[in-house]
Amino acid sequence: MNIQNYIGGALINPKGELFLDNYNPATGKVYSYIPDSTEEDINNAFKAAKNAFPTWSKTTKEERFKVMMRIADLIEERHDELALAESTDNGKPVKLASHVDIPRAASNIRFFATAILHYASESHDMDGAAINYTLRKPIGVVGCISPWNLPLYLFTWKIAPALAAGNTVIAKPSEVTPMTAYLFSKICIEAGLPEGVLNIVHGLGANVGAAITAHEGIKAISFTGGTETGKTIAKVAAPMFKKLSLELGGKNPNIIFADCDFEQALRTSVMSSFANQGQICLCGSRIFVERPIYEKFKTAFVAKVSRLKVGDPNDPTSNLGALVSKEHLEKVKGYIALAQEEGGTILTGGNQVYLDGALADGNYLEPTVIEGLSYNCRTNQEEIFGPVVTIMPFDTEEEVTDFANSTEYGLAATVWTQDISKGNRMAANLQSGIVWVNCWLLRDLRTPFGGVKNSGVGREGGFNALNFFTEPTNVCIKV
Ligand code: TXE
Repeated sequence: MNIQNYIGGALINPKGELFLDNYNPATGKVYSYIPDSTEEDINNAFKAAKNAFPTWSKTTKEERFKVMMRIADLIEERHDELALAESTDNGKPVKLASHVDIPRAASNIRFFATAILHYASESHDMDGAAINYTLRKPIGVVGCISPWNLPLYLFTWKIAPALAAGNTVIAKPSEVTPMTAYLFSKICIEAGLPEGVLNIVHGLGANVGAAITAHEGIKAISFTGGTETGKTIAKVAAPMFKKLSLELGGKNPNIIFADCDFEQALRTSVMSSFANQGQICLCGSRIFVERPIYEKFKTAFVAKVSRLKVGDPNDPTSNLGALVSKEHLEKVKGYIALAQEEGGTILTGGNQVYLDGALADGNYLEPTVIEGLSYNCRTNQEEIFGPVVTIMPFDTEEEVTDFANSTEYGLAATVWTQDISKGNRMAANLQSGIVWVNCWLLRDLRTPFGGVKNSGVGREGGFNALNFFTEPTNVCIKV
């Protein structure tokens, strides 16, 4: 089956008629083909988006709301098909895609469809002498580039505020997981989204992503992906004065104080370590446990992790499915080897898993827990982005704050304590865009989402995203 680009309202092949292999990570086999698009395809998408902009930007908010709500309804109607497609493309358990990815994609669209109806701008009164008000205008044609770990979830998280604000969009899903974006383009056609308003161009980052970044007509880029790619995009886009929102990597601390609710911290830490095979930028990959409960927590955690089932993503009893690609599996295995070279001891896991039959070539890896490493070794500083966590003891609040803040990243942190003052102090001292106290991945879509340091620039979520996708003009009227 050939995936197609969605340009000017139609599903079309790339100009060069070239396609790339698309793998099912659970079987290791090619199961579809993805357009190997080029700059020429981006130029065509740009023309379509530019033509659509004058009408779409003047379309009433009510009309934009209606078409977006139809898209959200269709995502829900196709829930089972999309969940299966996401799992087949990404390797994640169907159960996870059913409960998290696909419902969240519909919520993203609905959230921003309704948010635009409530979006207001400021006014500044100069004691009766004049009045200023802020006009918020859509930017024009904007670019959205998304990754493979939460494919439709992150794709919709970007395009929904861009469209709601009246922009037209050129979007590029990851070449590793293109399928649900393709199914989404069919949904947009069925929902009656006017042609050219959203254009989805598939292909490699170095071709399609780079062409979006370098296109002088595309005035804003919203990107989620690796920190190195973020740097490349910033280098190209900054001299062109493009607006940039960069959501990059993380190396998140999961800090467990002795006064925590032990069972809750334990249960949630298993999830925050290994959900989606550990391939979520918010996963807690460095577990710090206060010394008085270190041995108890470690023993209970390792016992739970060793009972997790790595298996067929279609099997509802599987806790972990396949890693997204062979290359990524090798990268993660490389970090397990590095951890051992650095003096780490594997408490559980560490091995590739070989399943039977059709799944024999799939990318499976045991959930892995490593002890005995210093907080500043490479394993504890670099993003692994797989089912691998380290566990370390600490003695004081100050010490664990230093450990937690020692990386170049600052995306998310989790703190477990029943002392709410301590929770507040930690939140104030952690260098992190998001701090969860006694929970993980609890998301209110209105809140600012993003990281500090090398985890990114800017914030997504709620009105932050609508502010990003609009340009303010101050209008001053003398009274
Ligand atoms: O991401 P890339 P990759 C981290 C994780 C992972 C590493 C690399 O550590 O191991 O990044 O993953 C597009 N110009 N995260 O290589 O390449 C690309 O096609 C413009 C964390 O898969 O950053 C895809 O659509 N675009 C992350 C998107 O960028 C380019 C989730 C992300 O791919 C481009 C994924 C270029 N030059 C990986 N090169 C998170 N924060 O959630 C690539 N792309």
